[in-house]
Amino acid sequence: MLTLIGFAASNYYNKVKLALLEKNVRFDEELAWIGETDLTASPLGKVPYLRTDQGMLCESAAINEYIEAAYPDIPLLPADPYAAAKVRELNLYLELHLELVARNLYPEAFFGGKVSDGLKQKIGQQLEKNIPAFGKLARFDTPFIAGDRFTLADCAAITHLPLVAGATRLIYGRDLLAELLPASRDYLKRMGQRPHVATVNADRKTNTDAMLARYA
Ligand SMILES: N[C@@H](CCC(=O)N[C@@H](CS)C(=O)NCC(=O)O)C(=O)O
Repeated sequence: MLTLIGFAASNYYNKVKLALLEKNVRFDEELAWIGETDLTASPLGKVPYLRTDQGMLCESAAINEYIEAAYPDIPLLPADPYAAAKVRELNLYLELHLELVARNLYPEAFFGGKVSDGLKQKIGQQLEKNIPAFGKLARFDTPFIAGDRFTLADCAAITHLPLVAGATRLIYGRDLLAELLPASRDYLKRMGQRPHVATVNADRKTNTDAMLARYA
């Protein structure tokens, strides 16, 4: 039995949760806010992490690869090695070049903190370069972001892209994702109609309210 640990406002938590739901793998959820996590399981105190029968596992990419290998019935990676690598390439682009860059804005965009004007300018420049670059690899002419099948890259795109859009809208007054990659809007809207995505989004909203209440 698997237990996913963390909180449902987290995009990385939801990336794994969506993969579990789409693969129809049974799992429990256990709430752990930042500061309440098991540091032996996730030494940097990050969520999510996963309890398995063999032990604990952290880092969402490693977790999703584990789930994929351990529960192959509904695959979220193509069997063809090149096609699978293209899915991983999208995952890495999304996280290294979009989400982790936009994350610098979150303290002010979402948590009532302050980000310096210099940092805002630097991050804005990086995103103006990185978003179109991601757009060269992502497929918006196919039903899913890596082609004809729902994959782990969709799990990442569905959970990370709205944060890039939201943070830039709040900080710059411009949604850089919508501006530079207009097709992403239709994609996200379409994905939002998938029942498991709707579940993840509903749980995210409830948990975000709980998280903000903790800060108030
Ligand atoms: N590379 C990690 C990133 C996870 C991550 O940054 N999670 C955030 C919540 S969305 C977190 O735990 N932040 C708290 C911290 O970094 O101390 C993964 O893929 O699991």
